[in-house]
Amino acid sequence: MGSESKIVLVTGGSGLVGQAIKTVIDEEKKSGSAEVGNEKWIFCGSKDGDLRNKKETEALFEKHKPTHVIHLAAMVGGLFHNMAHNLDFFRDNMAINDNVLYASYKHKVQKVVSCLSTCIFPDKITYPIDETMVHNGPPHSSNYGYSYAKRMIDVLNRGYAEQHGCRFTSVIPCNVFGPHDNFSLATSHVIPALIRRMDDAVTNGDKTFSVWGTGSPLRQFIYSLDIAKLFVWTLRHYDSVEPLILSVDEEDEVTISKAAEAIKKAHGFAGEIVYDTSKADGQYKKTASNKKLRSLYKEFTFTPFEQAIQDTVTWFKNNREHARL
Ligand code: NAP
Ligand code: GFB
Repeated sequence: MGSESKIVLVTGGSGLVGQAIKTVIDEEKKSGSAEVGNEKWIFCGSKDGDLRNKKETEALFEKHKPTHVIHLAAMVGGLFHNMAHNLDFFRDNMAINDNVLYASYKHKVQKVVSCLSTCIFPDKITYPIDETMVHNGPPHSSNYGYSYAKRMIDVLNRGYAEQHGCRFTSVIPCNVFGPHDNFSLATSHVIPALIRRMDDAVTNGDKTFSVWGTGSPLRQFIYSLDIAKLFVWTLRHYDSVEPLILSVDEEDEVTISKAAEAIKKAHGFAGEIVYDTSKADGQYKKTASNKKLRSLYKEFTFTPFEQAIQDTVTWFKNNREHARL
């Protein structure tokens, strides 16, 4: 190791959130921030090792000898991908999570921050949702595989803390979008799907654009660069095993329709938005409270939704040929 006292391994580092963290860290390095000068950051994707495989996971940790881990690697997808592959989401993510946390324990990693999601909370719940509710009932039927696998991260964190004194914790982001997102139609989340499909509609000169479902479900959307800053802050300053919700405010929740209108405006699409109600709506809402985060990190400000959408549409138009389509 060079002069740095921390080696931070980011699993899932080639994805939406991982690349946003890389952008934030690169900016900190450029500005000469003291903290980052003490840290070596390594961003890994599946080409560096398939984390479903215990031996490949061990080899990755042996190679990099991390002192800290941000664990993002996962099988990730939108509503329709989850509905069609609940078993795969469960098995792949159970394997990845068990391998990464076991390797972190064996390699005496000082701290691990793993990633849950607000979509894993119980479907029948009171609002706003908070961190104490993770296991209070079954998740929504559309993504039970992903949800139960994610909940086991919290179970593993508590087990490693009790049995081995490990400092393993987790954060719970709301829906994330931004540059380097997954824009493929088969697997993507709603925002990148609408951005990509509307780019096609503009190119084709379409007069109408179809949003799937009724457009009435509610979502809290966080810009990837904002969640990235919060991840870096959590790694450096949050030391409880209890999960921490990383979400925009409850009042920033928007309907799918509002998100589609913002994307229409950013694309300058002149056609009419129509709704394909033959497609599922999924969970109606999963409104989460960011009160605990606000109490710990008072000065944080979120990027306004419309600006974040505009930035992402601009990024997509400028990088379509390199994007995950
Ligand atoms: P993403 O863009 O799909 O990236 C997933 C990352 O995981 C990629 O770097 C991918 O590597 C890696 N990965 C997948 N399978 C792997 C395997 N078997 N072995 C090694 N690496 C593997 O996803 P994301 O949106 O950045 O998600 C990052 C984390 O945030 C995930 O834990 C996700 O559950 C969580 N999260 C996401 C959202 C959201 O709305 N996007 C919301 C809440 C929580 P390659 O691409 O190189 O294969
Ligand atoms: O992001 P999304 O796919 O997943 O959003 P969730 C689905 C909502 O957007 C549904 C509507 O109401 C869809 O009907 N929608 C409209 C579309 N047009 C489209 C489109 O072209 N593509 C997609 N995908 N949706 C996921 C969980 O739930 O949240 C995952 O299933 C993950 O496990 C993710 O945690 C964060 O927000 O419904």
